[in-house]
Amino acid sequence: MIIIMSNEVTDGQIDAVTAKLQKMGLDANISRGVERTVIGAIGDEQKLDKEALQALPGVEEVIRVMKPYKIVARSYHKSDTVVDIGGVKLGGNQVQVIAGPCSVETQPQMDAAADAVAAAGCKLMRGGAFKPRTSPYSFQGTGVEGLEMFRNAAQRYNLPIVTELMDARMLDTFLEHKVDVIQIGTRNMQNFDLLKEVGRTHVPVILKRGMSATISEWLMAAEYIAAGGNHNIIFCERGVRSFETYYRNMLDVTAIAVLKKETHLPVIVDPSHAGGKAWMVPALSRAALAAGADGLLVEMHPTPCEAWCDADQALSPEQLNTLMGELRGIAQVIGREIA
Ligand SMILES: [Mn+2]
Repeated sequence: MIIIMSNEVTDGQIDAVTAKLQKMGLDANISRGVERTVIGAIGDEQKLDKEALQALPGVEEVIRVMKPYKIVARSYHKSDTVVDIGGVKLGGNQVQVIAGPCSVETQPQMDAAADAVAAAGCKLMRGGAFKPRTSPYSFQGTGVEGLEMFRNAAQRYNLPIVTELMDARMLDTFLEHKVDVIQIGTRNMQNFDLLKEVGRTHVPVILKRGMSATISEWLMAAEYIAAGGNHNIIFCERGVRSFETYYRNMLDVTAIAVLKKETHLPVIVDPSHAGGKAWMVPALSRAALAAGADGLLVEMHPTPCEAWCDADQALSPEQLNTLMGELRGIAQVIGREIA
């Protein structure tokens, strides 16, 4: 950490900063320039309290040198982490497309969805049983019964299931139903108690980006999960809120490149909630894969116009099939494997 002192700093103020650092268990390296005095804190930065230093007289600015996240950082683990989801690998060279409906509705709907997911060649299936809806009067999901319908449909093709957990009180139910991947939605990215709870399990977690979260906040949210011992984390970019109203959210393709540099963990993209319209999904999916995403989370419904939720952004089974063909072509060009 670097502490920049103001121009009129006194020796007494410099001594006070040095004493404070020593009290925190660090050494101080004082460098007096013509205009400024800068104090370098030597030692474990984790022990430092930035705000306490900032508050001292004569201190102008305190700058962290180390990243605040550790386990999720690329510096902690140089090579790409591959997350194993019931034998299905995601990350490294392996790209996965996770497809399925926004929400679990009925058993026939889930059976038809599983048929389409498997037919398109996808190895993982998504579906929401517990739905975080903007309005309390909208359909809230089929709950535990939905988990059962989902499992029944997916197991016919050995498709691991991906579903959203909104409330820590439902975690045991998720574990009993052997949910293969727990999704933490955009609205819960900074629900730290929920993150701590999933951090205590070893179930892979898809951590969606908060709709207005910075990359640093997102990495810190993942660190909450990792700090509990669960390192099976997959980042999911799903678009951020912008001034534009033409589409639902603005897909941040730049975030893919940044995350691939900052973390060893896999990064996937949800093009459905980014664009918010089915016709945008193929273009956004192709862009994401080309930009280095390790996978996609795509909404597909057997009959999109009958979907109970997010009907206008769901692909049809035929559209998913076509998209998979295009993605295989891109994967080949950039030297990646796609299921
Ligand atoms: Mn949805």
